[in-house]
Amino acid sequence: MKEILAKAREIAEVIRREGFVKIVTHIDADGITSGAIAFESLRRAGIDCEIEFLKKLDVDVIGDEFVWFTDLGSSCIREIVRSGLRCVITDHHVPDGYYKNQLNPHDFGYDGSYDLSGSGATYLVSKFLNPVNHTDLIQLAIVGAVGDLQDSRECKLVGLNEALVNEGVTYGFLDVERDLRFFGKQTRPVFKMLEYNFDPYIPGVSGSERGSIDLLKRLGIPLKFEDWRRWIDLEIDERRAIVSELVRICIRNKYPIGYIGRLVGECYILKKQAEGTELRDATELSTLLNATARYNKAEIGLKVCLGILDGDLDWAFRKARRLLQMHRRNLSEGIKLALSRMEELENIQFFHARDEIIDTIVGIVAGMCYSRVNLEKPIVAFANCDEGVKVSARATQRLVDGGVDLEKAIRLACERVGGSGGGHKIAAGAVIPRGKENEFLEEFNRIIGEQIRNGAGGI
Ligand SMILES: [Mn+2]
Repeated sequence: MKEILAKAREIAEVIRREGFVKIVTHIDADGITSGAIAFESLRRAGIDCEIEFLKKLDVDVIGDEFVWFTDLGSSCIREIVRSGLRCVITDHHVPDGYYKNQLNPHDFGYDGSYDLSGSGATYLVSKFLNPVNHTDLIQLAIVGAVGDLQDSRECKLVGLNEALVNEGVTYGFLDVERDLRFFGKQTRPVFKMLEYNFDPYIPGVSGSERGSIDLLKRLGIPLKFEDWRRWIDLEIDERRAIVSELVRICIRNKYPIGYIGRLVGECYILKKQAEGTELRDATELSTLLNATARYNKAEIGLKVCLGILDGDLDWAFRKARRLLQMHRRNLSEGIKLALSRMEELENIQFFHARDEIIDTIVGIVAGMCYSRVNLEKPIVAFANCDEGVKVSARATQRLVDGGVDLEKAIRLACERVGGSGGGHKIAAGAVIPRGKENEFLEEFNRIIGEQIRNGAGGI
């Protein structure tokens, strides 16, 4: 921790010498929060700046201003050095070389997938840019980490992130609660929250409005008083009864204990933000920001982030919410289309969305299909995109526990058909050339079959 803080101080000193800084950041929740932290800390330090959001960094199109790369840059160190660009980098992706003015957890023996996000790295530098005026930025650092699913492995933030969580609690901006890890505790009626949860998949409840309502009735929990009751409106006893019932259902379905344990974990509450809104819960806020990013409206997400700090939220928040509503509509239409096209091979199932689902959401749609399709096979989704065909693969935790590793499978299949990809065991993506879909499927199907046969710990 000491060394990484020393590096953060060093980078802050480099930035402070500049009169103008161009922030270049990634277009997702972590990238937006990173950019907002950089933007606001430069403004407070009296340094002029502008910000640009990119899906993927192309060093050659960056001008000759001094640049602060946030949540990207580390995987392009060699190009950056070659280009002679003047810059600093706060990122958590695996670096492809050493660069002096880079703050990256990998350089300090930490894991950039879990220990620190782009927004966390950027926050560490912001501490030294504004030694007495940075504490509120911690809210954005936590939202970025959650947006990158850094809490997914242990159901809580760990490593340097954990230190940041403690800092947020000390500063009075954050509450940490051990609670159900379902999405929508602030904003959705409880039965909708139950219906829309698929991680873990709860038989009879996930994807079923009827089943979700029945569960609440069975436990004697009123669905509404004046309004539909949300999770935050429930009494402690009612919440406990629901969690116990979900655990019972999982046990009845012979889920492994580790899987059942994932029902509950640490939840991060932004206690200065209005209760019952997307702003209050780190997961809901990161989803709101992602919705702006997916539809190329990251600047609205940026405004929401800045509004969280100064309370001026009205316009941007309304726009972001509208994007989120549109996003939800696109998802539910996407699921209908995906289900109507789903085909099964021996070891996988797949659909091709062509141009009917945009490539930025086809992976989410694939994951949500698990409410209605075979849980024993990974899902592969195709959608056309500018660069070719976007491939998104999704599995369940049970499949991963049984040996499935989508990241490996997608990389190997890409080697065969051309294209590139990566991701995680449970979710991975790639872009392949058009017309190569069948060849990809054949190879992917074969590899998954091999992984399942070899079981956990296999290839
Ligand atoms: Mn990130």
